Amino acid sequence: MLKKEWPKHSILAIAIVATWLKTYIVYKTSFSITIDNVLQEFILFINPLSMLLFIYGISLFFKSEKAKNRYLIAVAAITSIVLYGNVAFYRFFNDFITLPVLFQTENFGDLGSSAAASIFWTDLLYFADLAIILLAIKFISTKTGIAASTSVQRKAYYVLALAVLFFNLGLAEAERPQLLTRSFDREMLVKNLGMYNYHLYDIYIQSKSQAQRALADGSELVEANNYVRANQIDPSEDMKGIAEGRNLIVVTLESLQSFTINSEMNGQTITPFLNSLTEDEDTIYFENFYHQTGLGKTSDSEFLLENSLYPLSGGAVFFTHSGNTFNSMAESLSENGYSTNVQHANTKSFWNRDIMYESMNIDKFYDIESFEIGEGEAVNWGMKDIPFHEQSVEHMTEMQQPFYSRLLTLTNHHPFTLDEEDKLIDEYDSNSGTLNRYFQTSRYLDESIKVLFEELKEKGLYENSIIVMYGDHYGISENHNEAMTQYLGEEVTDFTSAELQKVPFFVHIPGYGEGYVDDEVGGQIDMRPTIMNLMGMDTSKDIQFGGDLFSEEHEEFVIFRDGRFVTDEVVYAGNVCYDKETGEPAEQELCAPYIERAFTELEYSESIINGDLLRFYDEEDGQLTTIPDVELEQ
Ligand code: GP9
Ligand code: MN
Repeated sequence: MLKKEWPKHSILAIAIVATWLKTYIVYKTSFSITIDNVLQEFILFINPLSMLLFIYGISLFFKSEKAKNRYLIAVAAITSIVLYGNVAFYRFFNDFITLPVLFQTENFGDLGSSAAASIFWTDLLYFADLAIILLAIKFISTKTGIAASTSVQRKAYYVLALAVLFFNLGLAEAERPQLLTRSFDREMLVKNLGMYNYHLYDIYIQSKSQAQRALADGSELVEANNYVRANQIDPSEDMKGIAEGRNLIVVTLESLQSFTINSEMNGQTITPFLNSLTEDEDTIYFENFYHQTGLGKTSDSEFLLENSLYPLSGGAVFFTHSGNTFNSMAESLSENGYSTNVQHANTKSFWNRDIMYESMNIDKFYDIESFEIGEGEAVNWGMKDIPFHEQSVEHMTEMQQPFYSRLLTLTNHHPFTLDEEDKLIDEYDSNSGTLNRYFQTSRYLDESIKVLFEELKEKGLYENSIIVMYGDHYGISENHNEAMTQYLGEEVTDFTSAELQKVPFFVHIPGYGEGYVDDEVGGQIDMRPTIMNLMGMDTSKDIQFGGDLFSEEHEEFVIFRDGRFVTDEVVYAGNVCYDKETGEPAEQELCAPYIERAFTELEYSESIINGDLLRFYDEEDGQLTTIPDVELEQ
């Protein structure tokens, strides 16, 4: 049989086209990238090309055919791994990988059950271009002759590659002005620059932030401090010190969203105990309270709680900046005679907690080693919440009082699995197993809180404590919108998605007697100032971005970590301003004043973390420590 001879660079061309098309298909099938118009679709389509031309093109410099082919295979393998890594990550975090999370290797082992539930044999298709290139090398014979290209050809090739890159960047700039300067939305970057260019850009950004710390000298704090002082409010006089001297127990309600509270699923109550608290005379329940976490999930919520600073736009601050100086709530309580600890039945290195807790001056960490997990007492990620609460209260009986003890629950975590005997309600019946199971694990979490209250009463710790509880972040990502639409009975729009970021916030003060449901719009950034005022502690010299939720002056303006925001009148999401009441698009002008401010506030918080600026601040007298000439505004 006569073999057809293909043009000299056929295999290179096949490699580029195969990886390009595969990448586009993966964009469309494995990520939910919002496309609003034809231009955006076109940018998405061409965006893998420039980088692929650049890296595959290096093969033109190889002299031997063999080396050239090996190189093409290596590039296909590496780009496939990068792409597939993002797919696997996205299934779990609903986000693209950013460099700092790659250093969180200790976490990947623990992600076990979630990762296993997210990997399928069909995933081999993500390596299809590699197979095509291997087949092409095997079966295609190209014209022999001089294998290497001439320098003119290579120049022409790279001019073309550059042209494609600039064409792409030009379109991106037209579509998203300031994309590269305001890069806090990774989806936007991937959508406009492409997955491969995005990763290069990410490397650049991360190296820059490392350099920022080295270069910071404290003068940057002046502006951030001025902003904080300008927006500072006086905490509520009525609530000040209402829990002074009591033990403070803060419970993190894993993945619990507010839509579960006071609602039913197929006629079954999801959170009966928490529902009863919303009507309890000793409880204030905040029904318009939002999480503000980013990639750091639970750890970001802890960061917000302790510091009233925003978590980072990329990576988990628990990992990237665990060496920073912080002025945590734990540290302040400790200075007021409290013993402080966190209880969480997981390995201590998860989210780098052991290191970060030291930085935040938390005295003790009751990690997995401090718990006895008996037969049948573990499920999903580890110890079940009911035995966890029982043993946590046992630990409390031995703590020096007054104490500040934080409890991190775990059972209501993706993939939301439970043992049969713990299923107190039926599964839901949507096309999302995740959502179906979520109701059952939420129900179990609720039951565990009831047990916690009972245990505290039994051990005589209840009366002299204040119990604060908050949902850390969403449990149901936008990947389950279809199922959520079925449950809610209304389509999940960008507006609905933003509203679904509400998480419960409970302040339970035994003996208070004036409990009510509070509709103040607030967020996790407000927890520190709110709690500290209840504990009778002054935060007026602290650098914090939140305010006391009980204060009349509290501003109803919650900024999400991704730049969306909510006020008492509007919800800003997907670049659209919605009327908070109706969910209908409203006049853009209603949102306009807040857009810049949201950006500025996130930037100031980020600059404090990146520059490790609190190392230059003395919260005792509210002054910069290194630049004596600068007087800070009080
Ligand atoms: C892990 C637990 C869950 O220790 O806090 O973390 P998450 O995945 O929700 O951030
Ligand atoms: Mn969590």
